[in-house]
Amino acid sequence: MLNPKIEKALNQQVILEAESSQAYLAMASWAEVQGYEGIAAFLYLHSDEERMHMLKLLKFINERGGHGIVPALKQPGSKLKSVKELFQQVLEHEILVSNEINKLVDICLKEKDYTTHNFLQWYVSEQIEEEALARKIMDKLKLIGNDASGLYFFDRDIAGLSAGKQDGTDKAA
Ligand code: OFO
Repeated sequence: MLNPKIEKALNQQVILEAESSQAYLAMASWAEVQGYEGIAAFLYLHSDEERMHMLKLLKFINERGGHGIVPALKQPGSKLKSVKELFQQVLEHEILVSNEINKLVDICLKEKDYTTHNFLQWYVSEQIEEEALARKIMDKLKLIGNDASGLYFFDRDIAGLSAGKQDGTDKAA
């Protein structure tokens, strides 16, 4: 049985994962409108993954005798200046999510809830991968700078950048 403090904290994380999904969906739509098909496909997929993260939490809360709450969502921003700005926001968002997951892990240890602590380890590993991928993308974008042909190839090749990740932990979702 979940203790109410943990249930509340997990439901907060449900909100954050759902908002992540919405934010990446808005970014995908922006990229699609700008003609970046590869980036759009990458972000649509990322949005779906975040929804899976949300669902996985929701189901865990319910399985443990709590009540997973489906939240109302804020409208995400839909205006971006550049691909670089977009991925900078992705990186910052993933760092924020990692910090929140770490706080959750900390609450579990304080409350001696080792079952939830164990469940959260999947999220800890996932965040390591997502942050690493976002950093790799930002490094590439810094190299490309304002070079239009570089951006063209980046858009074409971005699916390959996430290939390792998709073969890995996401299957566990
Ligand atoms: Fe990338 O945020 Fe989910 O866990």
